[in-house]
Amino acid sequence: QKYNPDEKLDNPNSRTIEVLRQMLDYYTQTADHWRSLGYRKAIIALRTQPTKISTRAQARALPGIGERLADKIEEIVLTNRLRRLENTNDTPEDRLIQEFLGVYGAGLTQASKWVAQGYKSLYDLLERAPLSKQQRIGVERYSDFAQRIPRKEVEAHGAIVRKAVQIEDRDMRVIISGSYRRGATTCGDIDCLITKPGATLDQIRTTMLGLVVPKLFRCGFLQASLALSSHQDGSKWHGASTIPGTNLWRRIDLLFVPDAEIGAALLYFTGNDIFNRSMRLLARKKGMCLNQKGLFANVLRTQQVKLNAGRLVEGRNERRIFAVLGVPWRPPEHRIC
Ligand code: DCP
Ligand code: MG
Ligand code: MN
Repeated sequence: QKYNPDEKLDNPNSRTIEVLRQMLDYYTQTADHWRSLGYRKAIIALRTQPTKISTRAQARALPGIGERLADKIEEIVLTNRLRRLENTNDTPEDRLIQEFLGVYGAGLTQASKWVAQGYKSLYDLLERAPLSKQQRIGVERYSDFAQRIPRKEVEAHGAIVRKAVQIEDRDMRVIISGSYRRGATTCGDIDCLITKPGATLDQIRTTMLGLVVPKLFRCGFLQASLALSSHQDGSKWHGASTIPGTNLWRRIDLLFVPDAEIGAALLYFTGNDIFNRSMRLLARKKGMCLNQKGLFANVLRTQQVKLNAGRLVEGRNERRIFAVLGVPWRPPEHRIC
């Protein structure tokens, strides 16, 4: 199970939140959106409590927490664990799906398909399954990608990218985001946001994909290209990188951001994902829309469906997005659930 290493330690409910987060991870992986939402709400409610919530009655009094979750919270506090968690992946099939879900790019559909097709192990996949080039890398580098990256090494990868970027264009900036920006001591991958004052997405993408990425391949830093997101006009590149002289492949994400969107992109790419969801939900409640391009007002919706994009209120300034939403500024280290 995935655990969250940057969970705040001074929260009186941090252990309960940690267990609930593991359940959330599980239900997110199995695409159980309804249950995921319940766990998200519970985590959000718990993390703002100044005191420890120990009984089901206390839990029941919190917004968004129903009977069943209240029972679970009491159980976690009493036993320091959740029985359900130990039962979630107890059949060999479940365990295999969990293992296959760790292959880069494989979602629940793919993982279940492999199990249904009779593949019994990662080795089995490698030997017998028809894999795409990216899936093959995901299997071959399974244990590399499963390892957490020490903060210092994240910095080293970022520095190599920055140097290569600035040789092409001195005005371009590289900001390491994701869990690194939140201050985590180890990270799951390296998230680099790449921008330039006054530049458009097209200009940044052209420099990156045309010059910088090929150069980083030639010098032996980049090892593989895994995905170029098709949505948002291909602004995200996924790959793998290695510090020269070492053998471990690390997952690296490059996000190309036009100057006008840098505030919203920083907010998005700093996360964490649950914090992002709660900010977006809040924007919706105020009739606005928050995404990685900006905060938009006058968004018309019927039955949850967005009818227009709305008017851009703020995209450039991260702090102003908080201010417009009426949320006190939260430094990245505090943006965890
Ligand atoms: N993000 C999001 N929703 C997702 C995936 C990502 O909002 N479904 C945002 C928030 C994340 C950021 O993108 O913080 C980077 O995504 P990562 O998957 O790299 O997650 P983190 O960097 O937060 O954690 P890790 O240390 O596991 O990489
Ligand atoms: Mg990350
Ligand atoms: Mn990432």
